[in-house]
Amino acid sequence: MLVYARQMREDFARFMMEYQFAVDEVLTKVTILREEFRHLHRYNPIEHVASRIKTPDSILEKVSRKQCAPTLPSIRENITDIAGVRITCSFIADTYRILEALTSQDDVRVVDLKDYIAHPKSNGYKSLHAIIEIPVFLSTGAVPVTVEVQIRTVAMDFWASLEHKIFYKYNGAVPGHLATDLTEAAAAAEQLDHRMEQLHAEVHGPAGSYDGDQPAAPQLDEALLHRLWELSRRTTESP
Ligand code: 0O2
Repeated sequence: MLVYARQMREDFARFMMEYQFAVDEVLTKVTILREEFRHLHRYNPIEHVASRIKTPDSILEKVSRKQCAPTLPSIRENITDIAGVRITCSFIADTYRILEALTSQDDVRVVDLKDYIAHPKSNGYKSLHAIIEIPVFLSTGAVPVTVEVQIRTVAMDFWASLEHKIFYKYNGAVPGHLATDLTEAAAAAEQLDHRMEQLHAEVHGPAGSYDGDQPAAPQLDEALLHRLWELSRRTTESP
């Protein structure tokens, strides 16, 4: 029994290590893209990169939520976000540019793509989500490992982290007035993205790979922006 438990612990540690290696691989890819852009175009489309490996507790919670078998092969197949990398870009065009640069690499297989920028969630959440599979080269050979990559702008990221805090604070049952505030804040964040992109285009030319005309930038709604700021302040300050 003791030997069996030790074996299970070792297998799980090895399993988690593969995800850490996969994150390291993706981070290397992102660093190379970032440096290349900086060198070739004197421009850095990436503001910030973060990564995380799901905790064993969080994996188990998802196993039970998705009702999949609690075995390593089943977890590998069904839980595709054990490894996560979040890339925060300056502008919307950059998010698509980075997604394309990453997913077009030969050793990257795209398992799933969700464009929540073109099709935001009903609460206003925006981001590009890609589940990719990359090979991790171990002493025993290559193992394909999935990584969830989220790509969004600074404004989208600000909104998502605020919404995340509010969602957890109310255990998912966000009061109606806060849900409305969040929807308005999402609109403010969208305006900010377009306005910043237009300002950037005026100074440096279009960001990203636009072929056609830029969409007309909406006028910034000061009141909406103020509400976004207010909401953020209230959430951060309340105990
Ligand atoms: P964490 O702690 O960030 O990892 P899934 O639940 O992943 O099996 P789903 O819902 O189809 O299936 O996945 P989706 O839509 O691709 O969302 C996965 C992740 O995106 C979430 O992971 C969040 O990180 C983020 N996300 C999705 N929707 C929202 C949202 O409305 N608000 C915020 N703030 N983030 C969102 P986890 O596992 O929920 O959490």
